[in-house]
Amino acid sequence: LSGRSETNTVCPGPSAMSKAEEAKKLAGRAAVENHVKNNQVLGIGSGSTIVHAVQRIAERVRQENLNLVCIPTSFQARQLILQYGLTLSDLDRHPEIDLAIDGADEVDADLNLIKGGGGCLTQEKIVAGNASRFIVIADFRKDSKNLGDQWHKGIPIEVIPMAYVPVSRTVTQKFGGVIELRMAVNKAGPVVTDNGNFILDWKFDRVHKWSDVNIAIKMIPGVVDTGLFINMAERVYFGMQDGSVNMR
Ligand code: ABF
Repeated sequence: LSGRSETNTVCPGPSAMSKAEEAKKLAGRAAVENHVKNNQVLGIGSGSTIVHAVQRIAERVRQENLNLVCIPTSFQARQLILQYGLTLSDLDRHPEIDLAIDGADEVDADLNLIKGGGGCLTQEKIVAGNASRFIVIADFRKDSKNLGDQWHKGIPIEVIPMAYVPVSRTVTQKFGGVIELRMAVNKAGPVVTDNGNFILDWKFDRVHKWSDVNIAIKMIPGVVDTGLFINMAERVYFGMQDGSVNMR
C-alpha cells in the first residue's frame, strides 16, 4: 500500500470532519441570530460548538452595537469571552441570566441531554438553571431518540475526589452498568475539573427513567452533579449535513 491509500483507509476523510464542524457553525450562528437581543445577560457554554456562537455574538456586538454581558460556564468559556472582547461578568453581579447557550454530547427526543463529555458540567448546569431560556446547539451526530443511542462514553458524574470509589460502587450497585474514573489523555492521572473534582463516566446498560436516576445519583454523598440535563433545554438547534438547521 502506498502511504496515501493507507491514510485513506484508516482516517476519517477530511470532508466528514469538516461537515461536522460546518454543522456546529450553522447551529451556533442560527441560535445567536434567533435569540440574542440587546441588553441581555448571556450564559456562555463550553466545548467546540459554542466557539461558533461566540464568534457570531462578537460580530453582532460590533455591527449592531449590542450591549451584552456574558457569564462563563468554564475557564474555557471565560477565555473565549475575553478573547472576543465581550463583557465578562459572574453570577454575583448578574444572578439572572436571560439566555444561556451551550453544546451537548447527546439530545434525546424529549430534549433531555447528556453533557460533560468535554469535562464541564456543574458550572454549565448552574448557569443553565439560572437562565430564563436555555438553548442547545449541536451537530447532527448528537441527535438521538434515547440517551445512549449515539453517545457511548457514558454519563459524566462530577465527584469530590475522596469519594470516587464509594460513589462508583453505589451507582453500579443501584443502577448497574460500569463506571470509570476519567483519566487524562496521557494516563498520568485523573482529569481534574475547573472545580478541582474528578469525573466518573457511567456506562449504563439499560434505559432508565432519567429524571429519577438523576435525582438519586445527586443524593449520593460526594456527588457534585451529573451530566444529565433533564427538562432544562427549551430548544435545540442541530446543524445538518446538507447545510440546513433542524430545530426541536
Ligand atoms: C461541554 O462541551 C460539555 O458539556 C459537552 O460535553 C461538550 C459539548 O462539546 P462540543 O460542542 O465540542 O461537542 O459543553
